[in-house]
Amino acid sequence: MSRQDLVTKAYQAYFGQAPELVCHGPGRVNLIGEHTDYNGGFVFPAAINFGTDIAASLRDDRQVNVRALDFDNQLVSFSLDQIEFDEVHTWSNYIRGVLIALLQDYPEIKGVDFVVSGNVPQGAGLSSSASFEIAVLKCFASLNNLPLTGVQAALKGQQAENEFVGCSCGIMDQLISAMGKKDQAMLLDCRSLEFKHSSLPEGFNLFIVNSNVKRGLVDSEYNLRREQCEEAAKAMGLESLRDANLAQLESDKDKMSDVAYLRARHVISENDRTLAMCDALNNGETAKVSELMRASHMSMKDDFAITTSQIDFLVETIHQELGDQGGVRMTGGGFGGCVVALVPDNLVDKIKATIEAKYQAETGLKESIFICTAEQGAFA
Ligand code: GAF
Repeated sequence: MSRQDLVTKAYQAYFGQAPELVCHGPGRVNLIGEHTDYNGGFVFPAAINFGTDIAASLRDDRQVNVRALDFDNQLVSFSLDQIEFDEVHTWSNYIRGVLIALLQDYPEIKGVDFVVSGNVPQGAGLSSSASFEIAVLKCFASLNNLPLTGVQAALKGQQAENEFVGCSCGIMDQLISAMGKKDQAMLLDCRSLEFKHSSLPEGFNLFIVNSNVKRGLVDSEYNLRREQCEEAAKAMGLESLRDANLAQLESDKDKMSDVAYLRARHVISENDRTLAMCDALNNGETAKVSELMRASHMSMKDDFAITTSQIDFLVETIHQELGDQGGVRMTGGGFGGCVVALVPDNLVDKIKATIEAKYQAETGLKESIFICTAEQGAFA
């Protein structure tokens, strides 16, 4: 049964009628441009065929009732007039957070009954939370007939994370979940919020491997990276690292801590790589793509310090097999999660077999491999 059918059936069972609407927010994979978004820089993600599905109907009052199929069918109910942080059903804070943000612009909206379920692996760096936020925003906007754009929805999702959930994330995940396009990646300028889509090369696969490393301290380490980047920008007298170049960083090196210098070196060089990667993909320069993804990974490992031994092992193993016929790097916030590779058709089976033969033996963990497609965003 498709996930859309699953939520539809569950809605019927719990609320005793067919839902008015079924909607979807996709997860994402980032091809390059990591930890650049909150520095006003460039990212190059694609929305993927994993996501969150919701079946819903509008209510006549201000009540919200939601059943979470992936959390033992838990029921959470609250009024739009009194939204508080939920220490018990913590998954519901994503809903509460986006609704607080939505109510700031649309205070008169009505409540909704809904059922939700998703298949983005949680904590794997594929944006399960952004897909949830965007699906909820799409659902409330559609049922209440709100003129909410994809960019506005993304900003509300980010606001929920920053101000309610407590993660100082950037805008990438929500914006690609809202505005991704089928079979395309999206170059996004996280300062202007302008974006352009770019076809993924034919004959290549979005090959994703989940290391299944249990991530710890993710939010605190993430927030710390953000502070270190801000320290570097401030030391250079800049509003954000987007305005810096490597020559300037070298000349200002003594004005900041060694750690801030390394973090800034990653961000500044990653911005350059992201623009170059978009061009290389458009021009069919596979060897260049390979080189840029490799440099991105090494920079995340050595300068930004967000990879793990298991992730590095996966990247090395795939890199050995791929040579310059494709690219591979860690994707997402880091400290575990997934590796993304662009793999030509003729190498997919071989690389799969190699990982299956080596990863668990080396790390004691069993990987999950997904061959993904790029999909349409919820507001695109
Ligand atoms: C997480 C964040 F949510 C994004 O905003 C981004 O910073 C990413 O990590 C790293 O590139 O997914």
